[in-house]
Order: sequence, then structure tokens, then C-alpha cells
Amino acid sequence: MTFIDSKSDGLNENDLKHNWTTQEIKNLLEKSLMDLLWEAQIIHRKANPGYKVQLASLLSVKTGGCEEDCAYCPQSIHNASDLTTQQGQLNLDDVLTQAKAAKASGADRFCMGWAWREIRDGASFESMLKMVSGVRELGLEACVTAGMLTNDQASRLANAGLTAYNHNLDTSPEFYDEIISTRTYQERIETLERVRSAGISVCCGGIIGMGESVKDRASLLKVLANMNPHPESVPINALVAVEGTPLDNLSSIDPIEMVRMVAVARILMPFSKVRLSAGREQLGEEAQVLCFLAGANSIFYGDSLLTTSNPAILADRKLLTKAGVSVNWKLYERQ
Ligand code: SAM
Ligand code: DTB
Ligand code: SF4
Repeated sequence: MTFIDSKSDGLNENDLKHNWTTQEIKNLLEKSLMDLLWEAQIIHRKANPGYKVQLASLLSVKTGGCEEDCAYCPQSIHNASDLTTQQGQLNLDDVLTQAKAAKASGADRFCMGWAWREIRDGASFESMLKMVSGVRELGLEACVTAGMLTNDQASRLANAGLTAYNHNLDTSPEFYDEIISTRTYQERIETLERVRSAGISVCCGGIIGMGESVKDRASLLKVLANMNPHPESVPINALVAVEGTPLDNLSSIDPIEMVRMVAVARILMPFSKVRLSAGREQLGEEAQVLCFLAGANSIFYGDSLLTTSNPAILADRKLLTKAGVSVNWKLYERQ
């Protein structure tokens, strides 16, 4: 049973369920696509009236040279794709210049990434805090993704005004060892708890297309949906298979798999921002529109993700206009 049986016109937090089973979620993932989309639509329109899509821009502040061995990631020193020699670490001015440009293009969230296993105290962390407050002063939401953190670091980030911390679980607990060996699922969960305790919004999602089964996808969604409260933001990435990573020979997923994943995330977590994240270039316009129908209400916006490319800003504006979803158009008009 899902919220489709709800008698009220709207949905409220009391309607949310946090005791999903893997089988219930797998059944949703395998449901007839037409029925799944209909169910996701009903929930999306009840929970998030008005069809708004948030535009979030991404910037890699520290690229490559990461000690973790995530099989999908071009920034790991364990992968032949490591980008260490190509890029350094951006300074405060560089970052704020990019944040201003993102705002001028219409983004209202600015996400900054550091290819670290964990945050360490010192000059780079002090600089991160200044970047967070600088981005907030521009009137943008600020999100950071930088690996594991301590309680003290989480509270300092909260004090600097950080809106959200991104820390993905990536896949199911059962499949995790196939993808990463240098950290545990439990360590990821503990970081997420520290973020939550510091009063920072949680951004946590995963990647599909890494060779996982439908049951693994269901199991990942179970962990996310059974969190109470739900992560405020749930990025759904399709693997970008980068040459030199152990997953570089995997073929792209069927775009409909992405539509299904988004729809089920929407059904399970009605009020969360479901972010259609990496892999949009491989999806094509029609599948992206289906993802919006399925309840995706944010995209990464800007010509690049962290190290790989993303659809061009102009192409995205056209697509969003064509789909008739609303974004913060006033910012566009100001340009
Ligand atoms: N090092 C930090 C961490 O892992 O939390 C932050 C940066 S890391 C690049 C952020 C997220 O990007 C990862 O958790 C993963 O979900 C996503 N990601 C990285 N490489 C990807 C790829 N090739 N395709 C899809 N998503 C990817
Ligand atoms: C997320 O879930 N996806 C974004 C953001 N959070 C940090 C990162 C995608 C990275 C894709 C590969 C790259 O560009 O390096
Ligand atoms: Fe890449 Fe983050 Fe894994 Fe490092 S921890 S290899 S940056 S995904």
C-alpha cells in the first residue's frame, strides 16, 4: 500500500512511512511503467504542487588525488583516470566568481566538491568555511561534498551557514563491497548522522548502472526512505563511465531505468528534492521529461558536473521551457 490511498487532497509529514521492505520497493520498481508513473504523479502533485524544478550548479574545488577506491570515480588515486596532475585547489575568489556566474545563469543552489576521504582541520577547511559563508551571502543555498567529517566540523559548517551536506550511499549495503573497499557503509551512515545532528540538511542518494541488481536498487532506496526524517535531497545519478575506472566498460543504462528509479524515490520520499543528477547527457530529452513527470524536481545545471560534462545551460533552458516546468525565471530576465 502506498500514499495513493490517502483520502486527503494534500499530503502531510504524518502520512510518511519509514518501514518499507526491500520487497515492497522492488515491487514498485518492477511495476507497469504506466501505473508507476501515474502513482508517482499523484504523489508529486500532492506533495509539491506547481511543478517547480530547482537548478543547482556544481563546482569541483579540489579535484583528484582521493585516497578512496570508489570504482566509479575518476578522482581516485586507485584508478588510472586520477586527475591529480591536471587540476589544483581553487581559492575563495575563484569559487565566489563561479558562484556569482551560477546565480546569474539562474541557479539557486551552489554545490562545492572536494575529492577527499574526509575533511581535515587546517587551512583548506578554514577556506571551505569562508566559501560557504560567501556563497550564502550571495543569496544562494550552499551545499558541500567533501567526505567524512567530525561533529565539530559539522557544527562549524552549520555556523558558517551551510544549507546541505552531500554524502551519497551510492548503492545497497549488500553491493557496497563490490564498489568501494576503503570505507564501510556504516561509516557513511555515521557521517550522515553527524550532519543531521548539526542541523544541516542531508543530501544523500546513489548511482545506478554499476552492475547492481534491481534488488540492490530497492535496498538502497529502503535505507534512504527508512531514514527519519528523510534526506531533504536525494540525488539519483546514472553512472558516467569514465575511461580508466574499473567500471569503464559498462554500457549505459536503459533510460527508462532512471525514470523508474526517480518515480520510486518520489513515491517513497514525497517531500524530498529528487535530483536528476549525473548521466543526463546519456538520457536524452524525452527520458528527462519522463523523469520530471516521475517527480524529479531538481537538476544539476551548468556545463560541467565535477569532472565530466553536463548538458549546456542553453539546452537545459530550452528543455525546461519545452516541458513547461517552472524555474526561477526572474533571475534569467535580469541578465
Ligand atoms: N569525496 C566525496 C564523497 O565521496 O562523498 C565528495 C565527492 S564525490 C565525487 C560525490 C559523489 O559523486 C559520489 O558520492 C558519487 O555518488 C558521485 N559520482 C562520482 N563519480 C561518478 C560517476 N562517474 N558517475 C556518477 N556519479 C558519480
Ligand atoms: C551527486 O550525487 N552527484 C554530483 C554531486 N552529488 C556532487 C556529482 C556527480 C559527479 C559525476 C562525475 C564527475 O563529474 O566527476
Ligand atoms: Fe571519488 Fe569521493 Fe570516492 Fe574520493 S571519496 S574516490 S572523490 S567518490
